[in-house]
Amino acid sequence: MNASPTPDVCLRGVDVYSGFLDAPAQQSLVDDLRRVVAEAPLIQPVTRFGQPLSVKMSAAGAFGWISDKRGYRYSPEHPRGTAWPAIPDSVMAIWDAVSDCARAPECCLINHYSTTARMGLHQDRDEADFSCPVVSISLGDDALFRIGNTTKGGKTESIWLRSGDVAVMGGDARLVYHGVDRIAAGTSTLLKDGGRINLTLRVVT
Ligand SMILES: O=C(O)CCC(=O)C(=O)O
Ligand SMILES: [Mn+2]
Repeated sequence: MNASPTPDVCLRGVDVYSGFLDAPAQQSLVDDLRRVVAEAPLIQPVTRFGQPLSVKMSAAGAFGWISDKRGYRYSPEHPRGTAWPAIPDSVMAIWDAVSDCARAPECCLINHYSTTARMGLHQDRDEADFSCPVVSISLGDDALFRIGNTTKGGKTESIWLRSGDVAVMGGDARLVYHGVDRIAAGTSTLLKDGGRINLTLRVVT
């Protein structure tokens, strides 16, 4: 792990640590995540209108973020009624290295993207304390990550997030609109079936 506190790129206030995790660290993170999803299986959430999201999700920590016909919210339980597994120490260590935040993350959202999945522009604003950053970890195929503004609309810029990259949305960039336009299939061999995993760490309360 490259524990340098200096980001390699800062795009619109979003700090990106390129290649923060080397190949063995990425592999052991994937192994840790397999244990998490064995306990808390990935599910395909739907919007309150019943539209499936293209990303499959699970979580670790005190809260997971879920979406179903009742709408979206943080929940202390997986939809099947069990507490979420603990956030792996390997993931906590990444938060400690880059977050510059005294509080610990309460949610590690696990987003699984097939090569055709995407995520529309949105803000992360369901949390109570915006002084804590959002830390995002990329594993697997490259993702074209779009960053806009703290208000809706206006110009945007994009950056490819690669396996092992860590991005931090904090400070003035805590509430920037962001999304994933596409996944570049076959750019990583980390996940045996391809695609991408994103871990999004947040303090919720
Ligand atoms: O997959 C990503 O890089 C972003 C995920 C995200 O924005 C979210 O889960 O809120
Ligand atoms: Mn987000």
